Amino acid sequence: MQWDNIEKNVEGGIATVTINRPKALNALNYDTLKEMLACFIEIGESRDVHVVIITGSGEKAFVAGADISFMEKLDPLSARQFGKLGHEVLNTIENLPQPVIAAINGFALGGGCEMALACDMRLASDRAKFGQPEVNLGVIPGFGGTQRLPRLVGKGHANELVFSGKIIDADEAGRIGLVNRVVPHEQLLEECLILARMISAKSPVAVRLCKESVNNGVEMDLDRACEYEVDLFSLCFAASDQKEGMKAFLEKRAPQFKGE
Ligand code: DAK
Repeated sequence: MQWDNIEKNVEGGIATVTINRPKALNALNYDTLKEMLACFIEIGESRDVHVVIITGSGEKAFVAGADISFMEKLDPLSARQFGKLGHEVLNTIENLPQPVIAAINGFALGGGCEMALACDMRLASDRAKFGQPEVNLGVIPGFGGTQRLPRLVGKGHANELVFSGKIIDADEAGRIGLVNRVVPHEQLLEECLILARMISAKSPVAVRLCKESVNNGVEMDLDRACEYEVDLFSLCFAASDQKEGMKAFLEKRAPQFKGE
């Protein structure tokens, strides 16, 4: 499908989705969110995509937030519709069956930081900058920033970012656990691809169930979460991937996973 505000490229089981509005630092307006929703639903239904990478086009930004010129004109009802669409997109990313890596190549502010938070892993360029500057605009984070951020970095760090609107650099983001690691700018996509290839060589069934177990289990109490893990563990034995993985180990050869 042809998109106006995003690009999707699938190669070797890895889908790279690029937010493509560099003149507005890839800010998210309604049309961009609509395209993203359709694109991620399509990816979620694909058996050929094993890992997803999300990044921003241009040299400066991952995503510099929700589009302020679009939001400025909203009334309460259309703001609600916009907020719901944003949540729908980020929930779709978070709940995609495939793992998602954010390749944060520059500014990740407001809705852009929130988009990175909805991904499973975050790798940042040493030029990336992070923040929730909504308080400068008289609003609060509206795409899950007050919820996903404290769950990831703890309430103290999240409160500092959300209350002050301050912008932090990539090293600071690494220190507080907002990103998995920081890499030299020129190596960002290659580092993401190395990680994506490593994951896509594994059993797709097992990787999808790992994601389900972590995402759903982390909100449960430990006893229920461990029971849930046992259920998903047993489910692996219904798939040919488990038989192939264990047989290949015993035969001292590399497994040929089919993802079924
Ligand atoms: N929206 C629209 N345009 C943006 C933009 C944004 N978020 N960020 C940058 N741009 C545009 C600039 O206006 C400029 O356009 P032209 O003037 O060239 O036409 C172009 O991108 C280049 O930006 P700058 O000239 O400003 O570039 P600099 O390098 O000087 O500065 C910057 C880069 C990232 C520091 C600066 O652009 C900046 O501060 N941008 C705004 C960052 C920001 O405040 N982001 C958070 C947005 S608030 C809700 C749901 C969600 C949200 C709200 C409500 N509901 C529930 C309804 C989410 C809110 C947000 O994300």
